Amino acid sequence: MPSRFRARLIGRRRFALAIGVVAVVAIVAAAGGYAFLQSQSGGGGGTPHFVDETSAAGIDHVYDGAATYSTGGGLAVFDCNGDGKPDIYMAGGTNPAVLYRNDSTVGGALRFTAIHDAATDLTGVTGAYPLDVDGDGNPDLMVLRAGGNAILRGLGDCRFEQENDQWGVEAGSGLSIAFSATWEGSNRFPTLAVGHNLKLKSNGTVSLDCDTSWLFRPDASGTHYAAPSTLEPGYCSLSMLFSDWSGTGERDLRVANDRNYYIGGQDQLWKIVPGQAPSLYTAADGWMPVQIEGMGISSYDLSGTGRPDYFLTSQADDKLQVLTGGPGHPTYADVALDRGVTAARPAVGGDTLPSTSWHPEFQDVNNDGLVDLLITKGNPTIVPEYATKDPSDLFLGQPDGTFVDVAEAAGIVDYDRGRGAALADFNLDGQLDLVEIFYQAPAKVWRNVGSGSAASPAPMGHWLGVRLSEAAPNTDAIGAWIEVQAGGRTFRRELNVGGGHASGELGWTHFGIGSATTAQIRVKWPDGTRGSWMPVTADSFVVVTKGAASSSTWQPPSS
Ligand SMILES: [Ca+2]
Ligand SMILES: [Ca+2]
Ligand SMILES: [Ca+2]
Ligand SMILES: [Ca+2]
Repeated sequence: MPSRFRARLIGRRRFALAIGVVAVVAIVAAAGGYAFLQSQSGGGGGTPHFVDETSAAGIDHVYDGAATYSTGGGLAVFDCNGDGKPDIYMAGGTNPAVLYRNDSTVGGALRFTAIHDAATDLTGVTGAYPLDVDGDGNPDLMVLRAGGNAILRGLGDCRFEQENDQWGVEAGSGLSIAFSATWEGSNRFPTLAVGHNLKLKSNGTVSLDCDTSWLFRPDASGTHYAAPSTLEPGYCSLSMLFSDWSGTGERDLRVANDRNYYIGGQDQLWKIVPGQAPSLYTAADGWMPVQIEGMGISSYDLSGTGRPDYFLTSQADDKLQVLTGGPGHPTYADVALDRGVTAARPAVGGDTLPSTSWHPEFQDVNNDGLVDLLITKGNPTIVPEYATKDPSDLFLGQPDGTFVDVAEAAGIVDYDRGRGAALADFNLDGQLDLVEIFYQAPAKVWRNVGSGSAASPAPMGHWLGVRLSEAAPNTDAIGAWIEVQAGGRTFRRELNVGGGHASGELGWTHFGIGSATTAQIRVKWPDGTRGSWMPVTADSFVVVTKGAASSSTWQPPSS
């Protein structure tokens, strides 16, 4: 997306987009006859209330910087000290990034403590993604920066050590915004994709030329990376996601690109086969061109088919893609209009110009068993073609498969420029709370108090928090699918590292299960093997370990 001066380029390039517009129209047309999304019965829970606890929680942080940092502004949510409470690492742009340890009282007010350390207080940070690279059980952190990335090894107790040299992760000198990771075959280290946006000039400011991106694979040692291979062509990537789009157990790399800057480009799907060079899916494979101001990707199996659907944020119309092709044929229809989630304009505030959407995230915020969708929004800088008062949306999933924005009633409307975010249960009460970063304005946290108040929270439905565990290397079972059966419905979630807008999460996977008080869980592990169905009780944190006959329940600490 353009800064003010970059916006002038749009007109010159608009003619080149005509072909792409035709393709998008074709996708919308194809969606007309497509009607199966989120066909869950029941649900229809009310609007949860979010209470702004930023100041009392001890959050005091601004993501800042000139045009180079107008993209990015991400965060990582993960447990850096093993107490089960999700902690937060926030990008700061030209300000130092900050690590906040979560000291919230279980079921009570949110509370965070800044943990300052040279390893994490880095400047130039645009975003971050947690993952356990070395399989030691401590989450590590990929820190995306302008001018050279840092990969940090978790030492426990929220301490970190930079391992670029030890692990062979070349920092580079680009503007990194996107990241995703997957474990290929029996590799000990994951394959890492790093998405570069615009090329940087030698003085650190952005050029108007798209950079190529990188794919890191481990070398023969298994615990060190070879020099990165180039993902070329590069079309100004802003989000990447390894996922099993076809339901066949093969994880390919989806890339969202920003058409403000490319000529003749499009979004991409790289076929990633162990031992082979990455290759692009083409029209001959059924891939349909998507040309949007791609900012973020979120996936969720709305259709209940065992294949993820994809939400793609953009400027003006966002996309909700469902697979209409079969395995090996990535043909998608856009059903965002049918489902009420184009999010094309601000829902409140009176600004009638098109929106700029950034971080999408599917989560069930009212625990009614119908997945909801957060879309953060905000003008890139002061671009006059797009809305200035552009608050983030919170769409509640409806029983008929549509979505309705309730951001104002939920209490999360803010007219600062939204960027990265996460919905996570910071106080472990089963209600997903919200953290959002804003460009050149203070980050905020809100506590989800359900239908109650801060003094007296009232849960709106039953829920489960699920973690998977397997032996090294892939200790968090990234690539697994968690299946939950409850109340006659089946929910499926794929565990990914990547997507969003420069923001990643690792930890409890949340399921809202409505009025059901018991459920069953089954796991399809990353190697394709399926466990058995395991009974679990609602409103609990459950750990499923590969090979174990039953799940175990984790009890939050009493204080
Ligand atoms: Ca923690
Ligand atoms: Ca680790
Ligand atoms: Ca819901
Ligand atoms: Ca909560």
